[in-house]
Amino acid sequence: MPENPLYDRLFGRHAGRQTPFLHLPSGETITHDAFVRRAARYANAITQIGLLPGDRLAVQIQKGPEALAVYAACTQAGVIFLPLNTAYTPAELDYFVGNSGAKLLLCDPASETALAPVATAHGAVLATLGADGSGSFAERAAAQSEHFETTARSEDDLAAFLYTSGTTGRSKGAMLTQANLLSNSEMLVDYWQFTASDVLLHALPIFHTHGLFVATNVTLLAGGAMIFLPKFEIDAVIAALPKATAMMGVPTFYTRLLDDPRLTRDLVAKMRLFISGSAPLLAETHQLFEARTGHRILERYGMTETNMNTSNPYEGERRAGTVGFPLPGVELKVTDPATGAELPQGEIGLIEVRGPNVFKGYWQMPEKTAEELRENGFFITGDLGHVDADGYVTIVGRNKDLIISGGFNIYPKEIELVLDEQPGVLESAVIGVPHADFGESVVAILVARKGETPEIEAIRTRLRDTLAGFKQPRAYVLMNELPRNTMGKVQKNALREAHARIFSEAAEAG
Ligand code: MLC
Ligand code: AMP
Repeated sequence: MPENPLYDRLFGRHAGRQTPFLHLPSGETITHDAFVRRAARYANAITQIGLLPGDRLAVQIQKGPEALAVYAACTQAGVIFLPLNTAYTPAELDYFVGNSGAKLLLCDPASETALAPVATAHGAVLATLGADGSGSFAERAAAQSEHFETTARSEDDLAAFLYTSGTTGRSKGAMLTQANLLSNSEMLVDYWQFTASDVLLHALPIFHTHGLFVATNVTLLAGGAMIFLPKFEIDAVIAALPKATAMMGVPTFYTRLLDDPRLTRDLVAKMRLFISGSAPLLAETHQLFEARTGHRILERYGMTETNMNTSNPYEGERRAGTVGFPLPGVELKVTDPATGAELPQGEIGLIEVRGPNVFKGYWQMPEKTAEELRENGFFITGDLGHVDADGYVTIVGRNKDLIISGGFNIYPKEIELVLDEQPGVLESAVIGVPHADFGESVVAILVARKGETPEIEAIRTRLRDTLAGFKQPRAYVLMNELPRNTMGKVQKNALREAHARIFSEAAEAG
């Protein structure tokens, strides 16, 4: 049998297991064995289309067993999996397909017409797969064998590209190997004590690290099941909680649950673990959640390029406002942003991490890779933090111009580039300010060209065609000029302070 560690350990070893893997909203349950057989049919279809090991498969489809089976099939066929946010517009997809050189673009049947020009422009095959099992890829897969001869791969081979936006406004494809993914999720199974008895409430998207490589890989390695919801929808989550043993979520999940009177101790009596990550969890949310449910949320910290870096302990004190300890095998240091020198314990600086979890670099961007990944293996996260005397890491801010809204990363530069092109706009600055639901949300500051007045409504409409919904500014402000320091750099801190209450004031005003 050829070896393929990622496939073998996540999927292959479940062949023949008639245990539940996915509980779906329809009431249907897919067993581990049925899932492995479906993945093999998909792997045959992918190979028949002509993809070879190392080729990229870009996929933008609704969350469901189909999307997950594409991931498994890529793993089995040695194809690099490139999942894309379902909110991305065709203009955004054009970049990812072009940059990655994807050979196959799988999309929802509803997007076929809009994405056909993208596939044609980049010489990719376009096939469709709907969450209801419809589409040209689904038809092709239905005719395939349930057996696929697993492609041999080693742990150093690339398993996935996840695109992460950049400060320049150009997204970078983070190259993740089998070893990056396996080492991290194997360790997390142990650290968070996942077993085959676990039922994970899965309401996250599966095109990002959190929902895919943390939630799904951990469950697969443990051999457990998932209640697989298409998205976080409060009624469905409340209904599922009594049947689950664990949940992973972004802080918005927890604030939305706290806003619902149905969240009680009784509702979550069967749960053993609530985990939060992808964005800062307010200490207040942690405390309110404990008071209401008796559960101390376990907060951890990670990123696309590194998977998970730190975690509060499973047993032992889960300290609110901290992200816990560096995980086993992960080295973490805090450095001076100016010199790169390691700082003494307790001082605030840039967080750098090294370990088997750290990615291999950005696809075809050696300069970008060299800027963030040191030759000695340490990755400069761009997050600012410190380590306390007990070893707990606290993240205090970011050295990168990044907004995290409801767990989605938004790079201001990408939006500013579009705003600067709008009629009547001389220049712009995009900032993130506190937002009760999303943690942070996007504000666009515009400076008008002399004698002109930008039409905000028209700009709003045009941005909708270009940028995904979650990136849209939720407030626009016109200013005479942008505050700048002596170097001419826009002072975003001053802007953030000046507009810090824009959403809370709007909420108070109704
Ligand atoms: C949706 N919308 C958002 C948004 N999500 N706006 C800002 N920020 C967000 N996060 C917008 C849509 O464009 C739409 O706008 C409107 O809100 C309703 O869409 P929806 O799909 O119904 O939204 P909702 O259910 O409210 O989604 C919110 C959410 C979701 C928080 C449940 O965004 C989510 O699941 N976030 C998780 C993100 C995640 O998994 N991050 C992990 C990254 S990995 P309109 O105007 O069209 O109505 C990572 C590493 C690590 O960071 O450490 O884990
Ligand atoms: P991404 O690039 O989407 O993977 O997002 C990674 C970023 O999310 C990190 O660099 C952090 O800024 C942020 N992040 C992830 N987890 C946490 C956390 N628990 N607390 C604060 N920030 C977090």
